Amino acid sequence: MAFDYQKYLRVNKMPTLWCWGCGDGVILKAVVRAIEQMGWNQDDVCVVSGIGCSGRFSSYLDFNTIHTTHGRTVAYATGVKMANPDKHVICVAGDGDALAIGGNHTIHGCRRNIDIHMIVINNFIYGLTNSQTSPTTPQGMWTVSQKAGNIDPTFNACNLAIAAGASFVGREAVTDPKKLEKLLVKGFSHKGFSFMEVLSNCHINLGRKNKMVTARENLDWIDSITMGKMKFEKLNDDEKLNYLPTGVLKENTEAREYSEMYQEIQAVHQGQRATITQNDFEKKI
Ligand SMILES: Cc1ncc(C[n+]2csc(CCOP(=O)(O)OP(=O)(O)O)c2C)c(N)n1
Repeated sequence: MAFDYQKYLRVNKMPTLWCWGCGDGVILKAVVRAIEQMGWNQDDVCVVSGIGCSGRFSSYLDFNTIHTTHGRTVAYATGVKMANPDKHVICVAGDGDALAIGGNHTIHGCRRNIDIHMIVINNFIYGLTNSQTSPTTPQGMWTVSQKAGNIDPTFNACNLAIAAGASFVGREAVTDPKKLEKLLVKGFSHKGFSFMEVLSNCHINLGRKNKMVTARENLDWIDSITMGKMKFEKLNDDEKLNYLPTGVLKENTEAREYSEMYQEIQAVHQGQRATITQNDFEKKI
């Protein structure tokens, strides 16, 4: 039987604002299929998205939704989770939203290991505002703010999340929607901060301005810079610089989750338990 996407989508908001050749629709559908697999009740899910093409997720998904300010998804999602620890909180942010203006919120969300599922849609550019350099734009690419070629060194988003303490980190690309769905299910099943980077194509504002004449060429380029984690691990250090590994890159099920620890603190203040020792809070990164 065909999958019933309409159950989870606000079809009255469609057609989407996304350009032809955009990967956001592939991700939207993968998110919906993953949520269906989780068996979550729609009322128990909150989707928080920021400003950008990626920010439209909260418009199109039919859950509790917050369309918040640019770069503040993790801050809002943290508030939602702290007040509703039993709910499933998903953040969707672009590479600019999550790693530039919102970079601090992202790293501190990772550090706290709060149970938020963060999907970073990395299309390597500021999409909505027409092609400014983002922290993930490859060096040498044309952007409207660096027309002679981007000289800024590039963030590896997953390495950043691992270093900042996220307990689940993974990456997939829109070129393989089934693998993407699998990664999302794993991340959604994880208790703690799950950071999932999805490499996506922005044909209109990145690809065609960088000599990738068709959307397909943009997808082929993504394919050419990604490699499954197992194969990637066999490369030497120099070769590794040319690829982004895909799959689950970190999974630590022992790290303590923040909203749960907060409930223990509340119990102390309410006189229901003695003070907490360092041992209670020990976080195995
Ligand atoms: C405080 C603030 N600064 C700047 C902007 C303008 N702005 C809107 S979206 C955006 C960047 C979008 O790029 P990204 O976050 O990568 O998302 P994408 O559109 O590519 O999905 C910017 C700079 C804004 N809305 N608010």
